[in-house]
Amino acid sequence: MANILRRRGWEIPEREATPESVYLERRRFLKTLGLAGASLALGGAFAGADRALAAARAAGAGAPKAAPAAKALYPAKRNPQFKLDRPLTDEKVAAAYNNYYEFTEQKENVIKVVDKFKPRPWTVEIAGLVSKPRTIDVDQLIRALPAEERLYRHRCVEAWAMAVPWTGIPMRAFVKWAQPLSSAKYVRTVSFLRPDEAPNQAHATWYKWPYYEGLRLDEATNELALVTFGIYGHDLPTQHGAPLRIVTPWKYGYKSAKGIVKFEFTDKQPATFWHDVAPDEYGFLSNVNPKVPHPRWSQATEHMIGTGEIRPTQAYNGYAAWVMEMYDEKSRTFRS
Ligand SMILES: Nc1nc2c(c(=O)[nH]1)N[C@H]1C(S)=C(S)[C@@H](COP(=O)(O)O)O[C@H]1N2
Ligand SMILES: [Mo]
Repeated sequence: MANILRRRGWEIPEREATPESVYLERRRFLKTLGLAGASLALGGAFAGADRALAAARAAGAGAPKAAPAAKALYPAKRNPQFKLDRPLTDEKVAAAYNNYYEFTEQKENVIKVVDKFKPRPWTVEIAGLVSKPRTIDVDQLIRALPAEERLYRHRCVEAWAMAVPWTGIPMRAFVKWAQPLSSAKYVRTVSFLRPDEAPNQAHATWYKWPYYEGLRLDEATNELALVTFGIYGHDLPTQHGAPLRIVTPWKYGYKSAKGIVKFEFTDKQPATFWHDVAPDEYGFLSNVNPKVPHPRWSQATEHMIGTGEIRPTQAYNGYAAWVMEMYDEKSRTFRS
């Protein structure tokens, strides 16, 4: 490890600065002019994404009918250390191409079968090895800790990718707030079980619902992990995991559990949904790794949804500087 230069995202030399920094600069500039969020005919590679985000914000596209109380949460202050190397995915594209097996296995159709789902009222249970197990209303939880906006890449194990602005609470702060005992080594998440509202939970009975996932506590308290309640500057719509999900951008998408009702702190590595479905194909760590192919396809490249652009997959999805110190050689080389 000694020879690994730990370089943070905000320390990249100027020549490596991405077009994203141009985007952020312009956003700041427009803000001073009072134009931020306006749909302007701007030139350049990022005009499309800019316009998409601005128009989406103006129209509330894809946004659930937010409870009036939710409004004060947006826009959350953007954390500038997380920069993108590609344009943001169009909001409408991201909202109409989802993995959410509780609803349907067809990504294009999730958006069409979410109508019955009621993301509120909603409670979240904090359980297991914590000093005080409790159940809390999701909106109380969201307001208990400072939130921020982060632009992250997302890489599905199926080799599609997107880049979106999430709003959430750094998971490190959430874990601290949850007060795990020193014996806790993992945090396990459990998602909802509502076959009346999520059709595939009623239909696909061969799966072990509800969806369950987990992280090591060092991963959960890494700077990148985000307890997420918003996207594109508004509450998550159901298909993106309302009202609360995890986002772990250095891991394949299935680690980013949606529709969470419970966080359970444990001292044993928790079983995980996809590993139990196909142990040879999906590990516990599931860090993005271009060198380790899925048994049925290569992970060397990925395609951006919406544009179809093909890009080389990056180790840890481009987040190695934040996370690689947590992993040993074996976990970097094998499907784990
Ligand atoms: N509860 C639950 N969470 C889930 C999934 C799921 O089927 N159920 N799919 C995962 C997968 S495979 C991916 S790629 C992402 C997709 O998130 P998105 O639809 O918001 O893009 O959600 C993850 N979280
Ligand atoms: Mo995925």
